[in-house]
Amino acid sequence: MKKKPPPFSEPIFITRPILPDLQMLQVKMKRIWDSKKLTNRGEQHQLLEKKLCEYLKAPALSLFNNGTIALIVGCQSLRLNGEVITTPFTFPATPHVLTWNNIKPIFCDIDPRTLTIDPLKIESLITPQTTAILGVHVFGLPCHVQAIQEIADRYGLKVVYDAAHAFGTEIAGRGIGTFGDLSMFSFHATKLFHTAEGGALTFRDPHLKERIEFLKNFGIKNEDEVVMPGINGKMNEIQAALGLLVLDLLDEERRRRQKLLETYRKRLGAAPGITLVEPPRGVTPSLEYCIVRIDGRRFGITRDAVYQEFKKFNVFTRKYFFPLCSEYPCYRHLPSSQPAHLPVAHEVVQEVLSLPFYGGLSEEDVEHICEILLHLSAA
Ligand code: T4K
Repeated sequence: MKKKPPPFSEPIFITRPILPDLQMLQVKMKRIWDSKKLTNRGEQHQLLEKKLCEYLKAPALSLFNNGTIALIVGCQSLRLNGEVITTPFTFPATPHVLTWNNIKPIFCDIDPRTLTIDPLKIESLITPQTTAILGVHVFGLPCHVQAIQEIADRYGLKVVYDAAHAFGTEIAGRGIGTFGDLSMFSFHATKLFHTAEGGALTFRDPHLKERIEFLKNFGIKNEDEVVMPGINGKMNEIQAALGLLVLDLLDEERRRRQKLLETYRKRLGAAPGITLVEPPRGVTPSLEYCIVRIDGRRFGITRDAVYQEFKKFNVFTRKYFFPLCSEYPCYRHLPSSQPAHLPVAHEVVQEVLSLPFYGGLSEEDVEHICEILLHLSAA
């Protein structure tokens, strides 16, 4: 048997944020300090909005203080109510956003290849109360956007995408945020592009912008008029300034991640029971996460055991998105939450593991992580 690999001397996490040069950030802070304008659509905010619109190839975009509030506002802006069909294989924010809008989430099973909502299973869940389909481009893997749009058009439904993980994903050169009626991006520190906390909506109809901007600023039109019950969803100048500096470093970060992904592919591609989850041909990946599926029977050790064993080597992987949202106490009573309706999601959620993936890792680090993983199977 091969020698046991040594543990890492420092903890290795699944991600680390891009951190711009502190002095460059100070220059930006000085400018903000001098202006004394800290929030409410300042100079940095305007600039970031414009640059992100270009980067994401979106017709229109609004910035937010985080992705969750952005999605809450997005649902309000389209006046969604009743029931919305969504996936159980996602971060809690997705169904919670519906609940915060007084909308009942209806969970639909997922496609085993893309891990996104299965269009073949959507139609049977549509009722007279259904107002929209909320897909999640989970791990940056695009939903079946064309099939979903066809169903929505047939039944007069809106299409909303949680694109929290899909910054930079493109389908045949088209920005992911241009599909459906609107899309939400998260700019949390754990994301490829980040503003520490933050988010954005992109939307097809630029006329929606006025309503979205009111909704994220208390419904204030001017000093004398409040035209709708809005919330505070504004991104501040400090977040926007950080975002502008992070944006400049993004292409280099993506190049590094691409190299790391190739190392993962090279080392794990032939391992029985391990499958790297990758987008289909024609899709430009976001490179937000590196996900593997572990088939315990073939690999010789289960995903849960791998997750535990990795810790002994100072490697802290994540079981995103275990447990399924349909298993939370607040949702498991719903008829659509019954495991018999969600067999694929229940299988997938036992197998997926998020591996360390960020530009600060070296190729040797990734070789070492793979060596540990393969050792676990042989041990
Ligand atoms: N929809 C989807 C599909 C989402 O995944 C998310 C967020 C949302 C909606 C909501 O968007 P936001 O409202 O958050 O903008 C993290 C993030 O907090 C969350 O934003 C993200 N998804 C989710 C996938 O991951 P946790 O609780 O797993 O994060 P945490 O703190 O355990 O961090 C993971 C690892 O990242 C740490 O082990 C170390 C590293 N890390 C983390 C932070 C916060 C850093 O190196 N630096 C940091 O500042 O939720």
